[in-house]
Amino acid sequence: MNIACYYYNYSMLTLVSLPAEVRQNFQRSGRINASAALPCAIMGNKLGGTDLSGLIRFGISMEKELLQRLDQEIVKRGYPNRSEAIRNLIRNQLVEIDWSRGDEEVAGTITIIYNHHVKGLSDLLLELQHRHHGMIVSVMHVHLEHEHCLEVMVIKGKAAEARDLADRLIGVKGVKHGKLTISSTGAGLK
Ligand code: NI
Repeated sequence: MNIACYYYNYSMLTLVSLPAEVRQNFQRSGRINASAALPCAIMGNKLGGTDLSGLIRFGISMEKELLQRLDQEIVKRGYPNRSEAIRNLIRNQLVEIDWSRGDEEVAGTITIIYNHHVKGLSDLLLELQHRHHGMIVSVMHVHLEHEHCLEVMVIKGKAAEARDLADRLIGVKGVKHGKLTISSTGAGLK
């Protein structure tokens, strides 16, 4: 059975859910109050079923205006708290860094839109995909309407080769729009 402890993190109220054994420890020590909840996150307990062992709490100093902008985004995007928002910002930056290093193993998607009535275009795109079959994990083809097709390719491989493949596909004459979405294999991201 869990109980909830509250503590203030600067101006933000954060809710931490504690497992029974942690609660009992706090009760035994007579510290079952707001300030006692502060070390919860670094004691290796459970929060919403997620193992929090290894979490480290630290303070960040930033300009008031910057923090206000962050808080506006947190509300707009529905983040549960500042920590989750900042963790996501860091993960996004790490994905960018991985993609900037050519030999990192990455994942992502390439989306292209083209007119399949253009002579030879479908064959050329298919040929390019077959040439890189080792990198293309999956392809979804959607017949958007009479003329236009949309293809989404899930890719996985070395960053430089993945970007090169995206450039080649998007750069094919007749491809009306193309977009590379960079993501991660998940390894290295907590
Ligand atoms: Ni089609």
